[in-house]
Amino acid sequence: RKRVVSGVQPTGSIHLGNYFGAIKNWVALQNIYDTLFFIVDLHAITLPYEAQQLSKASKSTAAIYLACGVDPSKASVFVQSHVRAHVELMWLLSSATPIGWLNKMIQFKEKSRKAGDEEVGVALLTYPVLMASDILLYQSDFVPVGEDQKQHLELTRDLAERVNYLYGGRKWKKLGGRGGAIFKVPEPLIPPAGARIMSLTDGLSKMSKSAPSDQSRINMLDPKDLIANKIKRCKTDAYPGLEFDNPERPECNNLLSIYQLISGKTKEEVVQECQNMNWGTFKTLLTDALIDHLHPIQVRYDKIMSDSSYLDEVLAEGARNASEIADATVNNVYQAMGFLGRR
Ligand code: AQP
Repeated sequence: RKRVVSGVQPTGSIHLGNYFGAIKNWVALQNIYDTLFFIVDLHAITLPYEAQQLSKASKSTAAIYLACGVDPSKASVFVQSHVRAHVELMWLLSSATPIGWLNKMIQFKEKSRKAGDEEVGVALLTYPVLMASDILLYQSDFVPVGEDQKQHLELTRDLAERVNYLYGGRKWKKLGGRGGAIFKVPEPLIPPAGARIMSLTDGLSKMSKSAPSDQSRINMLDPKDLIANKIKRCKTDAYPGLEFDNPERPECNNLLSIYQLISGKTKEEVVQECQNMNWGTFKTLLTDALIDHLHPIQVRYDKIMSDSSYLDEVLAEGARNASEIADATVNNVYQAMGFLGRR
């Protein structure tokens, strides 16, 4: 079976954007592909973070994966730092990464512009190499990527080809091949359209864990009252009726899209149902749909979190499966790069 890898950072509360943009899609992917879903804790330290919160956030994120329907009997679920090969391969890949490639990354330019050189850690520059390591370690065929990660996947593909070219040829030729087989070059898996969820307070920015205002997002673990309150106070507009795709009405498009995704209805059904509604009626409908959908996930989450040993076992088993594949790749890379083998 073809292989797919993906992960979410344990950097805050997992929200509807992470759910519709990533986790919910994994539940379908795990039935089709050989899947590995991890909690990317090594990425979570790229920007300043709270050390006391990290392990709790990793565990909670893992429990959310399972509560949303990721099934550990189908997918390997693990914490990135539990598989040491991620960091090892990153170093090996770093030596083959031209610094110019990293300087060109738009996310680095944007995030580093906001802070001075003394504030920006080296990891902000090099984290795309860790991401490449996350993907190439597992010889992944596909990687689900949103718009903002496309450039990083391109870098991963370029790096795979460069390492295959630099170090793959010799070993491969000896075996009678034509070169280039250390890493599989992964393809992007484009997520379903409309899966980009925007902020509740600004329809032009994406819903994000790091946005300072909690009002801007619906978190997967938000209680009913808070969901109702956030929807009540979210930004709307003064146009009559409700419609998708009007560039003048980004908030309206976003809220209808959320309703469409959460209710599982088609766009046409949502248009029929909502086009003549006023905001008050629609907000009640949306609030109820959100609560109906999130409540069972929250019940499952509480159950998973109440049995810590179950979750620990899932993560240990996931890390064992992942390490088996990852160690084989990294050992092969050491060999291809000419290191003295261990006995
Ligand atoms: N608003 C969104 N709409 C759709 N998908 C989204 N994702 C994130 N926000 C949205 C998807 O969630 C996955 C995990 O993302 P991540 O944790 O690696 O970091 P991120 O993309 O930077 O997510 P956040 O929530 O916005 O975190 P911060 O604020 O820390 O940067 C990815 O698949 C992403 O596409």
